[in-house]
Amino acid sequence: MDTTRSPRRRRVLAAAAALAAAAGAVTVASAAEAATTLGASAAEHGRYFGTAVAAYKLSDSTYSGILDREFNSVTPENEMKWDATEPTQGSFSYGSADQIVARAKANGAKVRGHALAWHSQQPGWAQNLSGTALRNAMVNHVTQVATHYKGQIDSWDVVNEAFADGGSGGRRDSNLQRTGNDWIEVAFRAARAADPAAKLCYNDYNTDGQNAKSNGVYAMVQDFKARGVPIDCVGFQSHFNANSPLPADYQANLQRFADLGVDVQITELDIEGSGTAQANSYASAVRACLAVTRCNGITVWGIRDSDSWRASGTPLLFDGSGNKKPAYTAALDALNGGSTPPSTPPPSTSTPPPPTGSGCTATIALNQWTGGFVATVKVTAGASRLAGWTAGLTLSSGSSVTNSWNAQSSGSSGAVSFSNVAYNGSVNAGASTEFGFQGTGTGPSSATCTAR
Ligand code: G2I
Repeated sequence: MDTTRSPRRRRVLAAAAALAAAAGAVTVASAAEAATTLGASAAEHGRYFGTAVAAYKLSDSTYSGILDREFNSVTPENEMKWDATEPTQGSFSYGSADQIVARAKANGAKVRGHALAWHSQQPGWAQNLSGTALRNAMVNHVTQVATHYKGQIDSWDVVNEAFADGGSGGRRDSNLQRTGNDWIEVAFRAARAADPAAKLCYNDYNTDGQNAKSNGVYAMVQDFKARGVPIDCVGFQSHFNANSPLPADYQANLQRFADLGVDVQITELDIEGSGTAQANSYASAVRACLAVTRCNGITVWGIRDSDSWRASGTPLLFDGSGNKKPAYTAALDALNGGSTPPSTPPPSTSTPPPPTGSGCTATIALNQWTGGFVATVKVTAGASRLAGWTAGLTLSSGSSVTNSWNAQSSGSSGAVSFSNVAYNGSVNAGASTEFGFQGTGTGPSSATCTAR
């Protein structure tokens, strides 16, 4: 994929990466150097860009043409699930999944395995089991399937969707849950024993922002890390629509999981909608992953809108004919650090002098376009070192924050505040740190700053 890259280009990219790392910023490749496919661009950030694949569509040349061209990771959409791989107890069937894995291998793409243990899409025989018989069948299933694909899977969704929706923050009731609360860690241990090289993930939906459900998963991961249960990553499905939009704290939520010492992955991204609004959301999702060092990659849940499990919502990057949508261009531009939408705000030209007293000031560089904006806020310490800071501002009516980086936001419309995250709370006297946010409507021109 990168064989045509010249040594000069490598140096340019390395220099850009070093500069960006020094600035704590997202790596930005210049437009002239921009990669032209999702996978190639993600690879320049050390990440993958993948898609869910259905084996029966591989003979469709439009479908497989886009697949081979754009994506450097694949997830079998249904072919590795329990009902597909063990339709009769003890008798395994890998034909369709093997087909996907073979094609990925031929293209140098990674494979995300999905999913070893899940309450849904179980074969009928498993649905009829309970207690020890089900527990043993589950462990055998995990062991057999992970062994069959040993060494070929980048990341496994070992357990999928085990937490309840709503406010409980607890486990979902299921036949697997009724075998005992330890079923999840037992599944992870069996997977590690069978394929020690694969990253082992917990994967779920409605966990994309901080809420009761994601707090429940967070507590489980924290507990697993503390007790040495082998978990390496958390998957955030990221199925978004008008009722469940990309949360304003998406990046912050990915970051808090990463801070537990696991990788994070966007595993089933799709965003219902069309045009600029959809494009902006895709760009935000991409930028969130790029801004989190331990975000390994992004998988979209299908190629063309017509391939989607919710095709009527046109949630993907290619239309039914395989043409690139505005959402595609926005995702690629965001990967390339580029400008549609939105453009990277220019660095502010006049740096105000640091405030003379203790405390801090906040100044805003605003990149405004019709209907949306990106604000880059510089927080500057006064005569004393800051141990923490909060910037406050008021958005005009009808405007709201959709995404922020390098800060924890509170509120998304009206009076909004942004506080430091763990790594940028300490600011030396006279020194500055920056955070940013994106929104719809009109961006603010001024902000207050409070030292903590
Ligand atoms: O529901 C969206 C996804 C939520 N997270 C877990 C994913 O595994 C899940 O994927 C979807 C597939 O995209 C669908 O293709 O999972 C569905 C089942 O839970 C899949 O749908 C099933 C249909 O229900 C079956 O009738 C059909 O035989 O796809 C099967 C194969 O086409």
